[in-house]
Amino acid sequence: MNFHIMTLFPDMVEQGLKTSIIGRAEAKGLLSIDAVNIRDYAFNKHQSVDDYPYGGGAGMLMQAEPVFQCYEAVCQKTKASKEGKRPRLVYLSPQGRTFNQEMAEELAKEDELILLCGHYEGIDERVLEEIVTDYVSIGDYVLTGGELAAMVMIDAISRLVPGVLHNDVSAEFESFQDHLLEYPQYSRPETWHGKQVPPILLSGHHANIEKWRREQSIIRTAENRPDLLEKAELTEKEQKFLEE
Ligand code: 6GU
Repeated sequence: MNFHIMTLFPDMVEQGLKTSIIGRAEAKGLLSIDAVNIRDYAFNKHQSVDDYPYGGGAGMLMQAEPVFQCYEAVCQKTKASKEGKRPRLVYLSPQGRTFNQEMAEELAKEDELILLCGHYEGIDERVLEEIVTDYVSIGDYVLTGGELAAMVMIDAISRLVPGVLHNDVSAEFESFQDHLLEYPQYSRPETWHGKQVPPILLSGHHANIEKWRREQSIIRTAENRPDLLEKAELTEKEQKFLEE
């Protein structure tokens, strides 16, 4: 999977992603992360990429032309462009659809993805109309720019790419797979700060352990994310258990 990030802060994205699991996956050749500086496509001698908004208002806008030229250059590098196709382009903005696991799974099927990070008060609408295929936000709060949001998306998508995680099963068995949060987990020692590991986990009785874990997942979801429970498929018994 090849990620191309169009940004005014390429170092931020590259530095942020080159460590840990994503960095290792890149070193193994499972994915590539290519951060491109939009400023390199500025067309005036001051290399400025922003200007005042027509109609007035606070702040500056990113101009259409540098963003467009940057996009054209990025497209040239992609496999898709050699076949006359254009890769999907995600614009990171609080106005987009809220990112979730389902979107991560869908985007993980692409082999090329362009992410456009906005700054200032946004980007001239006309270039967005021409190049953006997906508008994505990562949640209901405002960031200073799209870079952290792009990094969040790249992390969530990359871990679904086969071979990126140590064991491919771990990507499946986690939170959100069945619309439930994960159960609590414990490792050695058996007692820590006077707290005991739940005895059932030491029992060796796998069926009971599975049952306990599922109950814990349901309790956590009910407490922290009741909105998810509507989609979770609970048995009648589990429904009753929740009502108790
Ligand atoms: Cl994608 N960008 C910015 N600037 N702020 C955000 C966001 C994106 N998602 C949530 N807040």
